[in-house]
Formats: sequence, C-alpha cells, structure tokens
Amino acid sequence: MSASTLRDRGALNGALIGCGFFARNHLHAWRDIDGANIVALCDADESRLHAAGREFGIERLYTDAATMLREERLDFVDIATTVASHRALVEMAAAAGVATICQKPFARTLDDAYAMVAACDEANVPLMVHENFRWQSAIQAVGAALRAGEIGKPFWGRVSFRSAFDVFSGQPYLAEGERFIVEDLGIHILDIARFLFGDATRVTASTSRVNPTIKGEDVATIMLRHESGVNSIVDCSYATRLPHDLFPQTLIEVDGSAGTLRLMADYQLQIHTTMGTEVRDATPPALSWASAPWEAIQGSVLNIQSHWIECLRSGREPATSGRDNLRTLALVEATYLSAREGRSVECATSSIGRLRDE
Ligand code: NAD
Ligand code: 89V
Repeated sequence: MSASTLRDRGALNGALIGCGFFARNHLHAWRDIDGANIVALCDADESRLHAAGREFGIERLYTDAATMLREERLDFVDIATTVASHRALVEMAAAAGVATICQKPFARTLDDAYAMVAACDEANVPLMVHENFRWQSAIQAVGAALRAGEIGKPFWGRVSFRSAFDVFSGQPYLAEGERFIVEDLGIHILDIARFLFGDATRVTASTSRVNPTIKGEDVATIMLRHESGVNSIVDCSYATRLPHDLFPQTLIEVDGSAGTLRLMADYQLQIHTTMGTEVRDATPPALSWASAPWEAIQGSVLNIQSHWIECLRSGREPATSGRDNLRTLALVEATYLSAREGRSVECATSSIGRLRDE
C-alpha cells in the first residue's frame, strides 16, 4: 500500500511473527502507539503463540506465516524471530506486498541481507531493521548534542558496553553459536558508532572468549576509521565483573575541537567546554510496562516502532532501513575478518553505496 494511502488511514494493522523472549517488548510498545494495532500473531510454537495471544488480547493466531500473510489484510508485519528465519520471512512478506520490520541481526551473511533488501525494493515495500539501540533516549541525546556542535568537530570517540549480566538465561541460543558478542551485541554498538560518527571505512579488531561454557567470543575490541575523520574504539564484553553492573548501558566518550562529551554511568551526560561543565540527566522515561534492568532498551523499542509508523505515513525511509543496516552488517563482517586474520580490513561501502543509488 502506498505512503499516500497510508497517510490518510486510521490505525495501521500489523502482525507480529515470533512470540518469544523479546517480542513481549514489541507487543507492549505497539499497545502504547496510537495509530497501530497488532491484529494477528504467528509463532511456530503453539504454546508461546497462545500465551502471547492471551496476554495481549489478540485472537487471530497462526502457526504458519505464509497462511497468516494470505488470510490477513496487513499494512505491516513485525518479524521478531531469531536470525535463521529472517531471510525466508522477509522475502515472504515482500512477495505478499507487506511493509516489513525485521529484528537484528538482520541476516547471517551480507549476501542474504542484499537479497532481502532487493526483494523489498522489487516489491516496493518499506523495510526497517529493528536496530533499536541508537533509539535509546540517552543515545539520541548524545547524537543531538554532537549534531548541534556543542563540542565542536568530533575527532575521537569510544562507545563501550561492558558487563557480566547473564544474558544466557533469557536467550539460551546466545551460548550456542560460533559467533556471539559481535553478532549479537557488538552489532548495536557498531551501529551507534555509525550513528554518531558516520560510516567507517577501516576496521581493526581483536576478539576473545573468557567464559568457557559458551561457544562464541564474549569480548571484542574494535578500532574504526570513519569517513568523517573520527577515529573510534568500540569495545564490548560480557565477561566484565563490576561492583555496579551497568547492563544494558552503553558508555560514550567523544573528544571534539571545542570540548568533550561523556555519557557516564546511570545516563549522566556531561558536556565540557571552555564555558564550563554541564551534567544532564538522560535517564530513560518510565514506561508502565518497563522492567529493570531493561528500561533503556524498552524505551528504545517504543521509539523505533513510533518512528516506523511515522515513516509509513510520510513515505520517508526509516533511519535503520534494510539498506542502512547493510553498512552495520558490513562492520560486523569486517570485525570477524580482522580478528581472524590479525589485520586491518577495508569496508566495502562503495558496493553498498551502489545499491543505495540504484
Ligand atoms: P526466541 O527464541 O525467544 O523467540 C523467537 C520465536 O520465534 C520463537 O518462539 C520461535 O518459535 C519463533 N519462530 C522462529 N522461526 C519462526 C518461523 N519461521 N515462523 C514462526 N515463528 C518462528 O528469541 P528472542 O530472544 O525473542 O530473539 C528474537 C530476536 O530478537 C533475535 O534476532 C534477537 O537477536 C533479537 N533481540 C533483540 C534485542 C534488542 O534489544 N534489539 C534483545 C533481545 C533479542
Ligand atoms: O540487544 C540484544 O540483542 C540482546 C542483548 C542486549 C541481551 O545483548 O541480545
């Protein structure tokens, strides 16, 4: 359905595929958004499907996505399954002509991601990756301060996520993959670095595994050279035991030509210039359904899904469109390659740019 048609419509009807651990946040956020109704749910696992249907009062339930796409009249579909099913589901939604949101990681490989973007382009349907970390209120506040030139021209940055929070109890699959922290969490932190400093062209990375009970890497240190001239460090760890664990906070340091910015623990945003030092409180807004320690992420889910509805109505491309996310995925791939081969890797952003211009 075209944006001009959607602009004048009442509430947009959506369906959610995947009623697992994280989908509850999507469903709570959809309930808070005027102008969007989730009218149907799909999960291959009947017990999860029915539990979500009961909790959120949604009666049209499907165990098969193709059947749901055939039987429902949808303005959009929100895919909250794990990565293995993303390509098939996005291509199925595109073939049905339905605008699509897909959770991160968007795809297992860049080839899959290109194919998914191409499928939605060919079907002329909007595609957004649910890359929500940059939509956290504190991260948006950092972006706004940098764009307003509050510390002059940034030349160095650090985006850091260090914790020992047990993510495996809620998401057991994270302990089982050959890849862990860069693909699951680093992808958000790399996306924040792109959001703040622009696209990166060179990646130098090192990874390691500290926790012997998981398969993949749980520590990564990544150096990025950005087109803007900024050099940044993206570092993440799930093996860092701190007296006050900060999960899921991202700490940020930026040095600029006229001052410094620090997003410190507990969402305290410090701006220092020759005019003085100011500390602003960037604590996420309290949502009735939020649960500690996830508040910042839950707020970002509401923000990104609200952005999606605005984009559908205006015809604008979402900030984290499928096309945009190719560049974040390219950094994930470059990180693994750099770490494996012990060398710097140039990012193939020119070919991604060609796709953007086509
Ligand atoms: P999960 O395994 O708990 O839930 C996934 C659900 O999808 C399961 O119930 C499964 O039965 C269903 N499913 C899988 N394939 C299907 C198919 N083809 N048709 C219908 N149902 C299908 O996973 P999760 O922890 O909720 O994670 C889901 C996604 O969300 C992952 O990609 C993960 O990386 C992402 N995630 C994002 C954040 C964030 O902050 N952005 C946080 C946690 C998880
Ligand atoms: O955001 C995520 O993708 C989650 C977590 C924050 C736990 O890493 O998997």
